[in-house]
Amino acid sequence: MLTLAVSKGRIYDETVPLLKALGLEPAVCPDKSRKLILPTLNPDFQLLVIRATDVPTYVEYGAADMGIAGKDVLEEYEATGLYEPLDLGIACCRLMTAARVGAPDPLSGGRPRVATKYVKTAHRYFARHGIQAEIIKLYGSMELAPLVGLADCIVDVVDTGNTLKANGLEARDLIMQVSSRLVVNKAAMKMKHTAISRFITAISQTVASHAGRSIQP
Ligand code: PRT
Ligand code: MG
Repeated sequence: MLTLAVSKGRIYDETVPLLKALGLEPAVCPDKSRKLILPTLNPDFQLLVIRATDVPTYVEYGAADMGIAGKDVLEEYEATGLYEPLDLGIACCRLMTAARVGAPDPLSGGRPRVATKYVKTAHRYFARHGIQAEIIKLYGSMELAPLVGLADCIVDVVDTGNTLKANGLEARDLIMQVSSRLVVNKAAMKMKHTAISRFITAISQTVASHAGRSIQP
């Protein structure tokens, strides 16, 4: 049995077409079921549906053999017990600083207060630019913080930028490009080597053909 941990929402939605191409599509839809362990059309392959930020934990401890997680989540988790063999090119976005329209740039000096759920990543980013930021940990709705004086800026992932715009904020500096990665537990990679390498080869071919398809006119 191989177990793959994924999060509900955009990662699940973009992963299912890849799994379908391999005959591994879920037998039930997580939105219609309360099950957290989803069987697939292959009896030897199951999915765990968990929070995005929990995926590296399940995989590092071997509760899942493999997982799919955003690079933003992996950077923040600082996993050492994981292999990251493949960029799936899904759920793409950018990790950025953002501030109120017209406010000073977060990198312009001083000691900015930064609201984010990416505490370690933000700390590293500002330190690299010689700025000693005060990082305030939030769990969601980061966009609110600069509007009510909780923070000077935020660090968050941006896709279309519509959420920032709707709240009078603008993206400033790019911290990193983000896409979702396949991660693999190190012990599972040894113990289940044949099955896992077969899965990696198959899914990387699917990723390559999906990428090829999207650039066709
Ligand atoms: O939502 P929940 O609290 O349950 O967990 P989560 O936010 O960790 O999970 P989820 O499913 O929202 O995101 C999972 C992964 O998707 C992230 O770790 C990223 O790698 C990736 N991803 C890609 C995104 C986005 N695009 C994205 N746009 N994650 C979040 N967003 C947010 C963004 O922060 C903004 O608030 O979606 C909102 C809309 O974005 P705009 O710029 O299109 O308006
Ligand atoms: Mg979210």
